[in-house]
Amino acid sequence: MTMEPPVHPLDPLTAEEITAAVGAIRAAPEFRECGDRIRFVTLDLREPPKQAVLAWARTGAVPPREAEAVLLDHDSGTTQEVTVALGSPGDARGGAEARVSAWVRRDDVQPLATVTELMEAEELVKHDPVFQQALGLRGVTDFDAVQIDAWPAGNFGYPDEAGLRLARCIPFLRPTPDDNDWAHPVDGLIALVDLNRLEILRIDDHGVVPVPPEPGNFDPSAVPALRDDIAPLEITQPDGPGFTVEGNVVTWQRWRLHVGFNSREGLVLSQISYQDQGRERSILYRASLSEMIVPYGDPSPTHYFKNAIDAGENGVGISASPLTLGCDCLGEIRYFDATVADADGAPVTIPNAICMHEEDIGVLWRHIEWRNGKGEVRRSRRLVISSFSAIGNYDYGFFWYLQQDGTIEYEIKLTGVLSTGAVAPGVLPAHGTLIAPGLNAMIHQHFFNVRLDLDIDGIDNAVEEVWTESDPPGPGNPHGNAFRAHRRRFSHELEAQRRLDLASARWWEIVNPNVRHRLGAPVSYRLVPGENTVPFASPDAAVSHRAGFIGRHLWVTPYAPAERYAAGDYPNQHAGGSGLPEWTRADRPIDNTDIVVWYTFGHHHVARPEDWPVMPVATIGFMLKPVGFFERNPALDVPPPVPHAPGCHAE
Ligand SMILES: [Cu+2]
Repeated sequence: MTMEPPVHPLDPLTAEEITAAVGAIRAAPEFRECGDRIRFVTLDLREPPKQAVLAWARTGAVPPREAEAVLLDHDSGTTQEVTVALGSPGDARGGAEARVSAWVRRDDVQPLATVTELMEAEELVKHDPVFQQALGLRGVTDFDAVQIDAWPAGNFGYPDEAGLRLARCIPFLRPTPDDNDWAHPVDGLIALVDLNRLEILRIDDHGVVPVPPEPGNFDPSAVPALRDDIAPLEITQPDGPGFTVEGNVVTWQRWRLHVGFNSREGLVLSQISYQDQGRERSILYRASLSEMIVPYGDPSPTHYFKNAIDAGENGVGISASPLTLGCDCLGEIRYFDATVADADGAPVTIPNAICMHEEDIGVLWRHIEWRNGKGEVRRSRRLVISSFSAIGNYDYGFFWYLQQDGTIEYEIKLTGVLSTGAVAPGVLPAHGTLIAPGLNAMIHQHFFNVRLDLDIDGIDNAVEEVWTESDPPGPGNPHGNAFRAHRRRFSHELEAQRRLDLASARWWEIVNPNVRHRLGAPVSYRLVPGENTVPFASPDAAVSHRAGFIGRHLWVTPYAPAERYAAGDYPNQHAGGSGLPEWTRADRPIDNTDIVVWYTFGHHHVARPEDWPVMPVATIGFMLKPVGFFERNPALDVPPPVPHAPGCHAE
C-alpha cells in the first residue's frame, strides 16, 4: 500500500496509516496467540524523538513514521503494547508494507476503559435478576428506564480485586431516553463488575434512599419560554481569516505552530515559535494536557471511589466531540478532523474535532494624553485553537490562545452535568450541596496537569522561582514600604517540586541562561498561575498515591521521550506512585539542559444550585508570558484599528 507522505513528522496518523498498522498487527503471530475478545484501546502516532524532528526542520530528513497501539485481550486479561513501523517516503522502505517492530505483552497494567466494555457492563448489570430485585425494593420496575454508570474502579488495596479489570456500577433512573442522565440517582446500590469475564462479582445494597423526583432536562422544551431579546451578532472576516494553514502547520501574524491530536491527550500543540524582527524564535516544543483527575470528597460507599483520571482512564482525545459552527465556535472557522481507531482497529474520523479562529478580546494597549486628548489605542486579537471532550457527565473544553504580545494562554472550560447522589427528604448532605429536592452534588476537585516542553530560544533551559519579600525595617527602609522580588535557580528535580504561595507571590520563570536580553538578564517566559487549589484528600488516601502529581503545582524534569503522562502510562486501577513521583526520585539535574515543566492546577468545586441541571462554564488555566524575551512591547507594530479616528490614533 502506498501512503500519502506526511507534511510534518508530528502529523497524526491518517486513516490509511491506521488501516496499515492494524493490518500489520492482525498479521503478527503474537496477535494470533491472543483471544477472540481482543480490542484496540488506542492507536496513535509514535512521535519521533525531538532531535529527529528538529533535524527534519533543518535538513528535511523525514524521520520514519511509526504507530503505537495498546490492545486489551479480555480473554487473558493482558495488555499488548505494539509498535508498528510504517515506513516513510524519504527512507529506503518508502511505500513498503507496515510491519510490527516491537510487541510487549503485559499482565501488570490496565489500559484505559473502552466505551464498548462500559456499555457491556451496563447491559450486564441492568439485566441481572439480583440487581433488578434490589431496584424493585426501590419501587423501580421498568428496567428499560435504568441507566448504569460504570466508573473506573480505582485501587483501594482490596485483596479480592487484585489483578482483575473492574468497574463499579451505580444506577440512575431515566424515565424517557431524553431525560437528564443524572437527575434521578438510585443511591445506596452498587455492583462490582469484572470487565474481562463480564461477570458481576458483588452487589452491595447499603439501604434504600428515595429517588429524587424532579426532572433535570435542559433542552428548549424543558424551559417555559426562551428569551426573545437576543439581537443578531455576526462575526465576519470579508477577506477571510488572518491565518494560513499548510497541512497541520499554522501561521498567524508572528506565530507559527503545529496542531496535533492523539487518543489520550487530545489536542497537542508543537513547535510554537514567534517571528521577532525577522528571526524565528522557539518558545514551546510541545504542549499538551498530560493528565487530569477529579477526586470526590464524599466518604459513603457509593461515592468514595470516584476519582476519575480522565485522560489515563478514559482518553481525552477519543472522547472529543465534533464541533458545530455558530455553537461551539463563532466566526471564520478552520476545522481540523481527528482520526482515531475504534475497538476493532477501524479508523474513525471525528469531524471538526478541533476548531481554530480569531477572536477580538478588547483593548491590547492604550494611552490617551490627558492634556490634549490625543493618543493611541490598539485592539487585541487572539488565535484560538480548541477542542471539547464529553467524558461521562462532564464536558471539558481545552482552549489554547496565542496573543499578539507574545502571551500563550491555556484555558479549560468545565461544563456538563454534575455527578449526583440522593439524600432522604429533609437531609442536608455533609459532603455535598443540595441542588434539587433530594439531589446531592458531592464536593469535588478537578486537577489538571499540563506537560510543557519549553524551548525558550533553544533547547537548554532552566527554571527559576521568583518570590517577593518585604525589606526588614531599618535605615534602608525608613518608611516600611519597601519590598522586592528575589529569585533562585533550581538545579535538581526534587527541589523543583513546588506549591504556590500567596504570601510570597511565588511564580516560576523558564529561562535560557545562554541567551541574554540586551539589558543583561537571560531571556525568559513566566508561568503565570491562574486559579488553583491544593488537594483535600488525605496524603494517605488512594487518590493521593494514584495521582501523586496533584501534590505539587510545579514539577520540572529533564526531557525524556517516554515520560509523557503525569500519573504514568497506566493509571487505571494502578496502586499508585507512578509518573512524576517515580521519575523524579532520581533527582536528575535540570539546570541548563533540555527540560520539561509540568504544571498542576486545580478547580475546587463546591456545587451551587445554579450548576444544575447543566453547569454554566467555569474556567481555569494559566499563561506563559514573555519576560525579557522581547526588547520591549512586541505588539507596538499592531496597526490602529480605525486609522483616522480621534482617540484611536493621533496624526
Ligand atoms: Cu466540578
